[in-house]
Amino acid sequence: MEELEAEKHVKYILSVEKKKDDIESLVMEHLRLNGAYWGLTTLDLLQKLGSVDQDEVVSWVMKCQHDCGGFAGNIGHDPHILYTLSAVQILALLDKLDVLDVAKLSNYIAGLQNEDGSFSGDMWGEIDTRFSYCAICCLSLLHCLDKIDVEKAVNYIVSCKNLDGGFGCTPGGESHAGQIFCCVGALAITGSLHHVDKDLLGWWLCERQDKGGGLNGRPEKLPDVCYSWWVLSSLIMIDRVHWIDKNKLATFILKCQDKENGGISDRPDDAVDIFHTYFGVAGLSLLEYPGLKPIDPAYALPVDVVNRIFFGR
Ligand code: GRG
Repeated sequence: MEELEAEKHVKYILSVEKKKDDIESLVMEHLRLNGAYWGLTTLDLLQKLGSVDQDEVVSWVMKCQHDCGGFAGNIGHDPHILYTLSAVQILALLDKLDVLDVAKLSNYIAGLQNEDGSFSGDMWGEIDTRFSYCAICCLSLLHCLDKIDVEKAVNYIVSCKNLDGGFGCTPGGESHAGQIFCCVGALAITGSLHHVDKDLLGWWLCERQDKGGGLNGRPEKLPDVCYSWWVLSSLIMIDRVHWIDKNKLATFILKCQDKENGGISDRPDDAVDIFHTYFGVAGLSLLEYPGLKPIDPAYALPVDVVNRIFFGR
């Protein structure tokens, strides 16, 4: 099996952070907080979080917060629950959750819950189970799940379950591995995994592995390194990870590395980016690849960070 080019990936991540004018940075400008979460979490999994100026990161993250309590993807953009989760995860990673006004932030999130238990992403009202996950994950990390109607939130997620055992973005929406991660993750965090048909969903998820070892996000689609996270984390949460060939998946991820300049791409020989670099390394961490910190499959944060938050150690 090829080896993980850990040092080159660290260099690649630090170089993305410095480049602000190239096309990738411009396209990512409005979701920079997401990008920062991907990059910083990857550095931490590689045990190199110390190579960034953490005070500078915290100060920039806090400049992305609006008066309503929600965070934007960058300074001068609009707040959204997707970026609010990234902000909370980054602060959790850096052990800086204490800089937050928790009441203000949790009121913002609670205000996005709708009567049927679903969550809107922002003031414009789009509804998606991704936003249910973001709300539940954020509030759990801040120890204030009691700010929302958890029972209704769970019932809404269950209403998005399909006959194939998977979940979609709204009731009746096609099962997709990304949405499945969100729904299973939210159910795991709220202690509601009994709503999942584990054998049926496990079967659907393990069928995502193709002959080359990579995973796709739904039937008839191409494999992509990012599904190493969405599919694998879901399989772990429902105790069915032994249903796929883990060695073949690790080999597929390692083949997607740029062995010269670092970074990981969606498929072998494609251009690398920070999103796939995170999902590749996070996938390898779930596969217990040597030298990587373990990552929690529900919170998408290193296990030691989650333990610090919930058990103070
Ligand atoms: C903390 C890890 C973490 C996530 C936060 C935003 C979010 C919660 C989850 C997103 C889940 C999701 C829907 C992921 C899918 C992303 C993706 C690669 C979509 C591509 O969809 P298509 O249809 O691609 O373009 P396929 O592979 O189906 O052809």
